[in-house]
Amino acid sequence: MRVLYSDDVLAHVPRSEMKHGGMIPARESPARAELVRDALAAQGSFVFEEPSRAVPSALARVHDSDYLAFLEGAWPRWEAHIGAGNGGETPDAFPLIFPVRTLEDVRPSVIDGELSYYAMDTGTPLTAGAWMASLASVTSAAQAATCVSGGERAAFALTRPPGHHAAAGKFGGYCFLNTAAVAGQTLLDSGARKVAVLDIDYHHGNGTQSIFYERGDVLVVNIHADPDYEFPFFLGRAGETGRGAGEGATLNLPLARGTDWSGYSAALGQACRAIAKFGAQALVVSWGFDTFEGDPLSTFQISRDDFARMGERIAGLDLPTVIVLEGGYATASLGENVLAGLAG
Ligand code: Q9C
Ligand code: ZN
Repeated sequence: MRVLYSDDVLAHVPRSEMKHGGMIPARESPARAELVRDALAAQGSFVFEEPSRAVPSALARVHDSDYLAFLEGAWPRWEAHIGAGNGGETPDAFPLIFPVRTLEDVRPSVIDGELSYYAMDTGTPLTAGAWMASLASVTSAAQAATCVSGGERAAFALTRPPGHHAAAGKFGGYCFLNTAAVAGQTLLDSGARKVAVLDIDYHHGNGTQSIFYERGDVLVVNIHADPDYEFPFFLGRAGETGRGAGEGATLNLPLARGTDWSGYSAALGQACRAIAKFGAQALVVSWGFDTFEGDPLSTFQISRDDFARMGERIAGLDLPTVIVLEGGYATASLGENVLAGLAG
């Protein structure tokens, strides 16, 4: 299997994130990608390819142009804003306020206001390398899609930061650019009439769902922790089924706290049947390994062997498949878990 990977994904180095009112070391780290890279390289049968630096054309079809311009320029503007009279290192950028429903929907032009306008949460440090790493990730995702459109059975985009919480114009949940959506759009632009996205991260992929919510050419299926008890709280319920031309092209399978393979396997069966029935010509898998029994963010009880079973079930769909890496924060186990999943 081909692996699209660039060292540029290591450029995003968040320092800390909030937990229970205090700060802890950021869970979404460059070490995640390094350990996956090293585990796959040691196995020997994966073919590594570095993506070219050409910005994928699908990026502008997935994200708003004002959001892309903001992300590209955010760090230098934050540094200029914060750095005056500050001799030390520039701290990571976070929003100060959210444009909630009781406020006016305006777009500020100072960096603090813009961070607040474009952020979805307080949990996603924007760093000096966030744009570079995110751009390398969507470039890898698009090129994995190009490989698969060209006849390869499957390709893996070794991406970070993850992408599935990023909406057309919002960052959050550790995500800035939506890799799965860019892969899906690239498959469509390369000739597929219908594409399915299967999101098997522990968290609901709110960004991917919202990007394709009104489109009938992309089926988005999520298996995830019920938003009644888990992030992102405001999307991912079973009653969300799509809108307009997209009615019926969204499927949410929220699961209870503590779900193990028996419960997960039933949902995966339902997801696979929906994908087959939709008639997708290609598949994007948003694969988060934070369903793992040892993951610090997860309540699910999925084992390494279960990841191999998931891989087998997905391969059984017999579709050209792009796999992008989403979450997974049991960092020491991540390389072996990804290897097990891809082997399946
Ligand atoms: N202190 C992905 O897995 N924040 N994103 C949790 C816990 C939300 C995870 C904060 C986690 C988002 C791609
Ligand atoms: Zn997740």
